[in-house]
Amino acid sequence: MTDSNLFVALRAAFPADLDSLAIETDTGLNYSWRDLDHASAMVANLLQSLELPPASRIAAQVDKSVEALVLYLATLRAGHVYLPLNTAYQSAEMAYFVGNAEPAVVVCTPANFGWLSKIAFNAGTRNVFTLGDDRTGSLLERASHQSTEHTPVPRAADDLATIIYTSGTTGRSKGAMLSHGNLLSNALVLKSYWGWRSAQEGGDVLIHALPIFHVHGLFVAIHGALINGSRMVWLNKFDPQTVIRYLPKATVFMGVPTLYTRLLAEPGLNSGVCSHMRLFISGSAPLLLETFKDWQQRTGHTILERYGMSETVMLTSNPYAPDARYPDASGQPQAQRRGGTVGFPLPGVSLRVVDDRGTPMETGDIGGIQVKGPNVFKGYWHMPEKTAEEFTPDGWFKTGDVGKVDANGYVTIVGRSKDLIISGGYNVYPAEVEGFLNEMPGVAESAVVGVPHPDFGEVGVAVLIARPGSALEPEAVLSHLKATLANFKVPKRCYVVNELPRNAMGKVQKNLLRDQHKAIFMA
Ligand code: MCA
Ligand code: AMP
Repeated sequence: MTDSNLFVALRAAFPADLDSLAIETDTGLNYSWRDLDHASAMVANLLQSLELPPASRIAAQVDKSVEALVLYLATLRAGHVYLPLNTAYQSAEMAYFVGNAEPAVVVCTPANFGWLSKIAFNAGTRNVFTLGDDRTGSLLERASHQSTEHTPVPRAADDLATIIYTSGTTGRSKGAMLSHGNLLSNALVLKSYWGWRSAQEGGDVLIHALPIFHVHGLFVAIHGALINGSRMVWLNKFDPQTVIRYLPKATVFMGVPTLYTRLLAEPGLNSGVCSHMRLFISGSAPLLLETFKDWQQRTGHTILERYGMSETVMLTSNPYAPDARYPDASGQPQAQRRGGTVGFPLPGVSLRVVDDRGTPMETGDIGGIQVKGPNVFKGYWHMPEKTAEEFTPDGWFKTGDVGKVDANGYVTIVGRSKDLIISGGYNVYPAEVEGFLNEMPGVAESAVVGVPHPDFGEVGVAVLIARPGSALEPEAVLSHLKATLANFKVPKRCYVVNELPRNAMGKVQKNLLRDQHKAIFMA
């Protein structure tokens, strides 16, 4: 078997000079490539010393740090499956993930050890370690006794590398299973499509300002830098002024649209600080045309927007360089980054737009987006029925996004068939929030809809009907939710009404609710 372990490919791209700088943090820490190699070997050796079955799940709910990245690399290296979890998740959410994924190891912050270790031990997890964002905790303490030498465990391309939980329109979150082959193929395609520069070509420097428990920060950004042997400026938390301070030293930046609007709000953002930059990339949520244009005007750079999903990693991208696959009317390869579009399907990705019956549509027609490619996931963890529902019999994955492809090949996302709110780049499924609301005393019924928001792009608003005789206080409802649910899922506003608008079938007409509330944050 050829070894398709993703770590092996990433490690092979480390520069020859292992003592050169790989990562610098805004807190003054420097990590060489050798540091990454040795630290990931030590943690991999620790994982192997636990004698876990192959492909055990290693769950991590930890604050962003370089050591958290090391844990990810070590998990790949040891042939296990990484399960990153948003630090905003609270106990009910964590109990579900741990119960569903049955991890052999849970790594949590020292502050959360009390409650999370109980959840983990109850679910049968034997090993719970802690990891702080200041290099504290039992994981590093135990790993410090291990060797800095480690031979990566061979993996086949179809072997699982990671499980990413993504919420569902109905029921609970589903664990999207991504293989070593899924991640490596996407990393290699992006390396060439985005023109990453090798060290000999001057090298790239990525400002890494995104969380590392989702696809954007963990895979698109980290794999992009590592598979190219490129340096990272590592910020544990996004702060626009810190990013601006580092722009003159960097060449690549990746962000969700909220990061771009927050940067635009800084007077210090101008073409001068961006003159060393090669590429600004946006994704995870729609980038407003206004942001695209403002950015061009202020910095002289054209943001490259791309589109992806947890289940598929990256699917489409605006071109970085002329793309010979998509010539214009005069036969010239197109190179324009068009605002409001997500560009072309990436090399190796097939994308089609279908009608309600699944029949492919004409160019320019709006319908459901379906995709195929080596990047498309292996299915949902322990949910074969859900997996089957999301694929057509001939193997196309139904994205749940609605869009069109124009005559030049550019893909535009015009909406979603899935009931999903994307808030500051995080996904919020109304059905999940409604489930929690409906369980609250005094709530007879609830509807959660997404409305435009100047900072987060979109946020949730809850509309409730009270049970007869109950007086519901909107603020109390929201505080109650905050104690139970990840903060970003909590609606930013709550209204108590006498009735919800319904169609003839009795179904709540969410489009009417959205219309009714669409201006509340945009005054
Ligand atoms: C924080 N809050 C939010 C969000 N973030 N509410 C809604 N949506 C959010 N995204 C809450 C906070 O808990 C707080 O609540 C209040 O809003 C204000 O928080 P603030 O201090 O402004 O937040 P922040 O800590 O500065 O975070 C904002 C952020 C962050 C930097 C934009 O949300 C972020 O890093 N987003 C990136 C998400 C991401 O990486 N997505 C990629 C997913 P309170 O006042 O009650 O305490 S991967 C993906 O989608 C695919 C595959 C792809 O294509 O990439
Ligand atoms: P996730 O479940 O976190 O993987 O989010 C995937 C979803 O994010 C996609 O199905 C899209 O709805 C959305 N998305 C990602 N990138 C973009 C983009 N550039 N424009 C519009 N929507 C996007």
